[in-house]
Amino acid sequence: MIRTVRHFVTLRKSSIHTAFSLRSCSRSHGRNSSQTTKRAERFGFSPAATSKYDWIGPPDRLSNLRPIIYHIPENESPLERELRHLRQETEDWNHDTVRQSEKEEFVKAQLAAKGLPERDEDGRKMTLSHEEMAVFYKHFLDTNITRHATYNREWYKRNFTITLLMARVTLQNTWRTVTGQAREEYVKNPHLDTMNEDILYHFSLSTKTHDLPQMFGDVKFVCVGGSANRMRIFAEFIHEQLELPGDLADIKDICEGTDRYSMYKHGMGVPSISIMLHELIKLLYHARCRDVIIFRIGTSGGVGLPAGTVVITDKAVDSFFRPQFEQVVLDKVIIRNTELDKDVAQELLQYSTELPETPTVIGNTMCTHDFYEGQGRLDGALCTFSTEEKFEYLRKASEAGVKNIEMESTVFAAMCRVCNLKAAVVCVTLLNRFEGDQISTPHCVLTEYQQRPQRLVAHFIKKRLGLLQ
Ligand code: R2B
Ligand code: URA
Repeated sequence: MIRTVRHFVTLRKSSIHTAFSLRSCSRSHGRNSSQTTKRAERFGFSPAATSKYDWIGPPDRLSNLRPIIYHIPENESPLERELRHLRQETEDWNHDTVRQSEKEEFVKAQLAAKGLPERDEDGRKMTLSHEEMAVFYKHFLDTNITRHATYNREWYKRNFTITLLMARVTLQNTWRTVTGQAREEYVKNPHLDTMNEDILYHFSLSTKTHDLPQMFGDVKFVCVGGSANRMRIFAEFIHEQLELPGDLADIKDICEGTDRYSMYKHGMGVPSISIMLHELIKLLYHARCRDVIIFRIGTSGGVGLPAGTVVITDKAVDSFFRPQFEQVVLDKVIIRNTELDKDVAQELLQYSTELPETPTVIGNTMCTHDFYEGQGRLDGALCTFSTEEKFEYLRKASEAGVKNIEMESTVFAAMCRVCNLKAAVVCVTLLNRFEGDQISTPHCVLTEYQQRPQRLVAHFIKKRLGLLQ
């Protein structure tokens, strides 16, 4: 892993960000961990989830060392993690060892003895001459000679280990790239390899009772959506579109042994889709699938767009318009990046122009944890804000590039990204939220709207399979 130091040029004087410069990192994808969060708290600075850099702070008052918040790649391997931890820990150890409080005390005492203030008229720290400081250094070295030798030994030992680890990481990454392994690991969980059987409880499938590679090994596209009925209609539609053999009646719900999910219907909201995604991603892993693209096909509320517009998500954003998803893991909050695959999104947009009655745009999708208050609706059982506040919020969302609002995109984007799955979110708007909150459009019109994302995704799949010019 080769890192280069780069300086952040757009510094804003008043902002805490001014205190930090950034280093480009050889691997992308922003993610924070509890360790990063702790450091961020300590330095009063937190890089954005999308940040792809190491962040370097100003020299510490006591140690004169610059603190670093290391970037954590989403696909960080155990070896890379070991290296990052050792570097971070070495930095903390160094900081604690070379605190210069004794030097500061000495300078203060000498200045006081001479009747001088600690700072000059311009507020700069007063210093002592080299000769005066030499007295301090001699005394310091005499009294700390053993400590110093131990520090030096430890310093060399740590740096030697870090250098070795860096070489191993580079070798490992090169090997993974050469053998193509880097792309194929959909799961990020070392515990899975130690399990005899993996029961995908909500799908009623298991690695012992089902031959997953045989059943699903050739899967290249996965489409998920919120409603069982809509997904059944989609399964029938795509069956016809791809001219698959067999009868429509033969289409089997692969989760028929459970009523939790039907064929890739994920229910409503983050918790529901996230359970489904864990098991779906493990399914792809156990089935040894390769080069899969996953689509979420859904409905949404439009932000300044007429009903019936298809929105291809660029970034999934949270209620504060941040492209990130916060997952509570044990007692920590992990922040994950929610950018989706740009190439797939652009390809979808291009294909939309070939379809009749499928007005399509690309933009940010806001994901909320509630349909009513969470989306600024005035018609829920509860409402604590005024009509003006609602419109002010929607205006802000629109200014942040939000084109539509739904309830699953952030976790969908975040999980797929961490797991190396190319993903896209394609949702139709059922109403324009600047015009109202209630979905009052006739059922048959809504049904036609809901077919629009399906048509677009089916068209994409046909193009990719070479079934269309
Ligand atoms: C869109 O529609 C559902 C709420 O009605 C929700 O699952 C979503 O994301
Ligand atoms: N789904 C949502 O989450 N919000 C809407 O306004 C419509 C569909």
